[in-house]
Amino acid sequence: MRRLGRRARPPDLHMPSFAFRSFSAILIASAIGLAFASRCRAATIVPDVTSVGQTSYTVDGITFQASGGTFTYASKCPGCMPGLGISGDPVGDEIDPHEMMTIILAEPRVITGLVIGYLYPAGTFGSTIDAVDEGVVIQTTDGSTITFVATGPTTASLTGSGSWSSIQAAQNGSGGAWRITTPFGGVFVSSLQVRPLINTSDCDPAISSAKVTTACSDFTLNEIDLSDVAEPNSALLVGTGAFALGLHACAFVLFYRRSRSSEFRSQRPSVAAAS
Ligand SMILES: [Ca+2]
Ligand SMILES: [Ca+2]
Repeated sequence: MRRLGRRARPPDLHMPSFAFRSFSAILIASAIGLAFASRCRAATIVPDVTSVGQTSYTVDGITFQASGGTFTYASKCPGCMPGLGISGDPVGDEIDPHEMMTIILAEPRVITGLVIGYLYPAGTFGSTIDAVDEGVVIQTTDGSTITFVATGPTTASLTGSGSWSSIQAAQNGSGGAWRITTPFGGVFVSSLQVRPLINTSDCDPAISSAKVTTACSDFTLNEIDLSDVAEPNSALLVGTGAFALGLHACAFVLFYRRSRSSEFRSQRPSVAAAS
């Protein structure tokens, strides 16, 4: 009995379907394009003297707005880190309780750092001795809030997310500068308000603006650091791109294996088994 060998199939040279290839290509292009579009340059914004006298000031896509006065640029002691204040009394080059700064970002970004200056604990700094531990309240438009208070030359308390470090000691002749790192974690922020902590009712401008004195919190904003990612869906986009690339790679491997297998079978002589 003669058994015929399996008939070699012609090489399968069909690529994955056109629809599949088109879908995969579009997915890859879209994901990569959108992912690249979402990348921005990491930025450290340091306000400068061009802000002086203005109530709105824009640098590198970040707009600073002053309430209760116009911007001032404070450099209050030799070697002290300069910063952005607001002109109203009692401290003309710092942000007082009846003043506030609003920061608006052109694109939502993660705030990776903020530097606050001239924030001292009670009993320090020369002729205008602070009677309270000065503090700052920073609030995003979605309501996330942190409160940072200087409690000593290099000690402080932070309520809310993030961490802090001392840059310049909060003592006489030094800048009282503090860095707050990732104050809102990885949350994307489109705008935030920066205002002094109301330590006592005497410092509350809504109750007694006439009594707001240097015995209240006041400070400057020295720096703001932003992430290099502008859109909250960036991780998703990158993931989509990786998935699309993986899908395409799998399709290619399958096609390659099928083609090679077909070629091998077509080249192998038919086996005729003797009965
Ligand atoms: Ca002021
Ligand atoms: Ca101060």
